[in-house]
Amino acid sequence: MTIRSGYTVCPYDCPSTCGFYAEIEDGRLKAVRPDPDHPVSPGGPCRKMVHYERSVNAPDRILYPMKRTGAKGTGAFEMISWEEAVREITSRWKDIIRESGSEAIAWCNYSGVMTPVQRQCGWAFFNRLGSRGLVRTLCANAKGAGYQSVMGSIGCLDPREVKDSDFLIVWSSNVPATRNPMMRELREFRKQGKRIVTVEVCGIDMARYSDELLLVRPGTDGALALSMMHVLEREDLADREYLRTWAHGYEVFRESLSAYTPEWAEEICGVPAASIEALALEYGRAKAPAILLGSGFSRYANGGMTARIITVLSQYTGAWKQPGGGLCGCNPTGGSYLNGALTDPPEFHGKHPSININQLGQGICDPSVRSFYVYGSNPANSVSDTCAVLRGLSREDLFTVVHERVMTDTARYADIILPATYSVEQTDVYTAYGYCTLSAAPKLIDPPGECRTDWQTFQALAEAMGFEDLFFRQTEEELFEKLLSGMKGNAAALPEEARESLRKGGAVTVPYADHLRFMKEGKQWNIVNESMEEPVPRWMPPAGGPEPLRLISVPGLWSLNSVFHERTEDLIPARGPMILCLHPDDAAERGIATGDDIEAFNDLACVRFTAFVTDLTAKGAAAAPGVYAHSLTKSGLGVNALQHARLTDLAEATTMNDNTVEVRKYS
Ligand SMILES: Nc1nc2c(c(=O)[nH]1)N[C@H]1C(S)=C(S)[C@@H](COP(=O)(O)OP(=O)(O)OC[C@H]3O[C@@H](n4cnc5c(=O)[nH]c(N)nc54)[C@H](O)[C@@H]3O)O[C@H]1N2
Ligand SMILES: Nc1nc2c(c(=O)[nH]1)N[C@H]1C(S)=C(S)[C@@H](COP(=O)(O)OP(=O)(O)OC[C@H]3O[C@@H](n4cnc5c(=O)[nH]c(N)nc54)[C@H](O)[C@@H]3O)O[C@H]1N2
Ligand code: SF4
Ligand SMILES: [Mo]
Repeated sequence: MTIRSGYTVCPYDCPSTCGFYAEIEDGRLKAVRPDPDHPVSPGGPCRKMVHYERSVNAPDRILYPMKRTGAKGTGAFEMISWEEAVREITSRWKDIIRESGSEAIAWCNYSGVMTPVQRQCGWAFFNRLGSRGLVRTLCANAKGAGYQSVMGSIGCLDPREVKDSDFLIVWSSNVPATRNPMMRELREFRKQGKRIVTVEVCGIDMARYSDELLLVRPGTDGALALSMMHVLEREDLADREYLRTWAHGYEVFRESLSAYTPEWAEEICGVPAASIEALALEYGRAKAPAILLGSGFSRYANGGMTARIITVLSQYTGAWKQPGGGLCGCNPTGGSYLNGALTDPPEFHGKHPSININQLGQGICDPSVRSFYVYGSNPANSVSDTCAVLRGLSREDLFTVVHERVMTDTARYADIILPATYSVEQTDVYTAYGYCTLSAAPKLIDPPGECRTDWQTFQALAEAMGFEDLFFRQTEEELFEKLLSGMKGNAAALPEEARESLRKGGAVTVPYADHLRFMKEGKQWNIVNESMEEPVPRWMPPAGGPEPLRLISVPGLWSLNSVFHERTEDLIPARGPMILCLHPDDAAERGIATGDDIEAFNDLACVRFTAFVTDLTAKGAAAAPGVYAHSLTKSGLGVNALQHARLTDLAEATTMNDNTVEVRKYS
């Protein structure tokens, strides 16, 4: 028996990018062990990753290429060789390109794996192919665009800076689920007698870690933040000198605030005027207040505007000038550390019609799309308007290829399934989107069966398509080295010894962003931004729908989007059935109690849930935690079947929280 240990990093779409050690026994991942020196996760990975070996060694892993033998969606497949698979895929593609052009080939990739080599290789491949484009805005793009329209490329707080703050608002972030390593800081913060107020629609996880929970109606945070600034002005708590000097458009915006009284906001967001007043005063009187801004609030038709307003609020008392004060959760690094041209070469980019990932169902139902390739994404579970996605995937004439690690609701519809690797079986660099850290981890073990990395797969497809570009001839290891030796931004200044430790596998802290760089550059940031359709931030309502209850999706504690469905022995049972959280008043009106079998419906679908009645959910809201495989639901559909494919005001992003439903007992 040979036992060894190697460094590895969590590959998932999670702001923390924790690092840990992998114990390897006879070439298999045996266990994971914390890295006590890790800059973010010294306590080790979260509840989902602490038994990563159970995922990597899952008995139902896909190990060989497979070809469909039954009707689409039935999951009937037979094993084939990689040679057959690659030949079949590329000969079909060559025919399609000859008959209908390369834009008849569509693809989907999102955040199954977040690392540049394994994620962006497909972007490079499909750009080179000249396929239909993909607009990748399934997450927090409206928040990013809103923040950027105010602050440009100035970086916000790294979560480790928040300890110096004296008052924290956790705004729309389910921290125990989505920012697990930050729980340590939140506990320490309160131990020091500093208060945490959470602004949420559904506080079932966050309430116990907060001193106070304010429940808002979905999509109305902009009204709350505007009225807080109204109070700050009225009480002389705005830092007027700072705003006059550094904020473009301050006077115009200030005038507009007079209409936004707490009473006005109460009507819209359902938070009592007195509570708004108290929150504004506490925030305004703190020396270095911080806002930890999650993403849920931004997944609405008004999401970009709300992000602008909250960013302005974070500046309104001059908090950014104080250590620990300001805004956390937007863009801590102030830009990329890596040279994206190395993994997604601009010379392959062309102009092609695109599918917005949020409207994927409509995109793949279009008969002019004849083939569809999916990797690092599970759109049958994670994209809005599930029924449209399933209609597209069911098309007999859509030649579909899915590169996956386990049988998913998307893979079930493939003509060809290719077996994918787990992160310990591949080499890559890892940038965190929530921290100023950079990590790297070389491959530790050989994959089982015939699993291949995304990079190796696209290399094989590129060769069979006859691409002669040197780009596709590189190895993962060569790209890894190029990325590490060509770092940008604050990472460019990392000492050689930090690069060396990354080459071997490790994590380093990159110097934090200079939050006051605009002062050094003598440039104002923008309250008013004339380049936008709405130059002056103002209240704009969400879109919603005719039904009485506003439906939101909450990231679950026991899963990460649709990842971890393979964990049938621990995470899946711990999570339990698919629940819908309802306020006691809304439940009573409908004769519903906790545990009842209920159905939520609108013009798109009817989905069954188990009721969970709780006053930790805002009145008028219905909140669905987690993403469920269809086989784990009572009606064969998850919450995304109830979501329209509308886009946000900025960045064409998801509005998955901006929908309405009616709910009744199932009979
Ligand atoms: N365990 C776990 N971890 C995850 C994920 C997961 O699914 N599970 N997802 C990963 C991904 S892809 C991402 S993008 C990050 C996201 O992590 P963060 O950026 O921190 O944001 P979320 O926790 O997704 O924010 C969602 C919260 O917003 C709340 N919310 C919804 N609508 C509103 C609203 O109108 N107003 C307010 N105030 N609150 C609202 C929801 O109730 C929910 O608690 O987390 C990642 N980490
Ligand atoms: N109801 C609801 N819907 C949501 C969310 C929610 O919280 N609730 N969250 C939304 C958000 S914020 C996001 S970012 C999206 C995410 O949406 P997606 O990007 O579709 O993410 P997942 O659903 O997790 O599917 C990722 C898939 O990638 C596979 N995978 C992982 N690593 C690799 C790899 O190295 N190679 C290959 N080929 N495959 C790999 C996994 O096995 C998994 O099946 O979902 C969105 N949809
Ligand atoms: S908290 Fe996020 S980054 Fe850390 S181990 Fe868990 S899923 Fe991975
Ligand atoms: Mo996300």
